[in-house]
Amino acid sequence: MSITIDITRLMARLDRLGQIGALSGGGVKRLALSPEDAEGRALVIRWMRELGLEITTDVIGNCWGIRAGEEDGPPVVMGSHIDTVATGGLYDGSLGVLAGLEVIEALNVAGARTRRPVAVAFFTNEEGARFAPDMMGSGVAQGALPLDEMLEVEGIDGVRLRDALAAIDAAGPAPVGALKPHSYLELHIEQGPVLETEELEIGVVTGVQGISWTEITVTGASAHAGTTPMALRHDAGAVMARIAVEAQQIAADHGPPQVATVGRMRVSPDLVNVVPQEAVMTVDLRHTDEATLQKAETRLWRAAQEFARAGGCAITRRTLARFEPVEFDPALVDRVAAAAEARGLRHRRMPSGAGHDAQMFAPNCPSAMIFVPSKDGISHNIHEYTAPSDIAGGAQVLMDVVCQQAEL
Ligand code: HGY
Ligand code: MN
Ligand code: MN
Ligand code: MN
Repeated sequence: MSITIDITRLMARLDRLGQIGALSGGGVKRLALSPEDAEGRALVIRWMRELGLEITTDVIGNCWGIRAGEEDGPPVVMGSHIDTVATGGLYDGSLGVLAGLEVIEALNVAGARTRRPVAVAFFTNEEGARFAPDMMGSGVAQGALPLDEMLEVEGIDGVRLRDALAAIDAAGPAPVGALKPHSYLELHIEQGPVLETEELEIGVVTGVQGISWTEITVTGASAHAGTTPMALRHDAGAVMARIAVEAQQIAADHGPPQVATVGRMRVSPDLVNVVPQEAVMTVDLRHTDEATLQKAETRLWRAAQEFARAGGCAITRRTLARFEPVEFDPALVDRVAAAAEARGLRHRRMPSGAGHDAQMFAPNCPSAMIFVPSKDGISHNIHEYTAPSDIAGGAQVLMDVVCQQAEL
């Protein structure tokens, strides 16, 4: 028996959720645990209830709905996230959650019974844009991140995570680790150019590259921009600029898949005629190979310390996130590839450049991901787009693999 997803129903849910946190020029902003995130959570929970799911929320706000199987036991879980970055799109994260709802609705409409329970879940703060690290909720749920430490994390707006959870009443009674999947599947947009460039419809994701986020603070001395000779300055801004250039040089020297991003840079007192006394920056380094990622981190910090010394500045660093590369379960990855093949969808195996909740489940249960193409390869951008025909293909592969995993 094979069950077909209803793409019209799925697109309607994507559009409806996309109205929450909609930005006037297009795109979406639902930062983790913001009022917009709260509204999105309430909508998805309402949909879970309407589908007759048994809903649980845990102490960090992860939420899942379970559709009973003929037998009890660990569910086959379809998950992702509904929080977004500040310049987000309709699909990053939301697609995986809403496609999971669609799979469940299609099972309900067909009156289908699966031997194992099937669940759909969303996880708190996958993006890490407001509260670092990313994949925080799934990381806590799966034992990769300590709950107590995460609750104390201060966001970029100075709010502690525990207070943001309380502000939107997002936390629930279930303890850490309450969600123990039989297996975990995540449908997600690729967020890069590979599938579109190679004119493919499905990415069979083999794993997730390593991620290193560091915040660097350089402390110099403010001085008059006109009267202070260059040799006498302690210019924190100039040191930060040299570190940013070094990050680019590391990516150039290592070559792909090494990437380096300085996403946040701020100086104080941030005035046109004052030599900056403090500079704070973030550096995001990623690579599929752990040893190379460590080499990049070591080289960057050694250079940063040298630039600070030469500039007469002090320098400190704080790790915001650090995840090693992850490989998904080969047998489940094969199942995804076979399902794409069976549907006649052009596909290839590929690692994920972005972090995902799936990487937190991979050490604990068979996990895999399905990618669909991103137009122009963009994401974390208000123009993020994936064609409904590609969404339909990805959701159908999700349906087919879940039915096999849950033993329809
Ligand atoms: O940063 C990431 O890769 C993810 O979008 N949180
Ligand atoms: Mn995502
Ligand atoms: Mn994202
Ligand atoms: Mn992600």
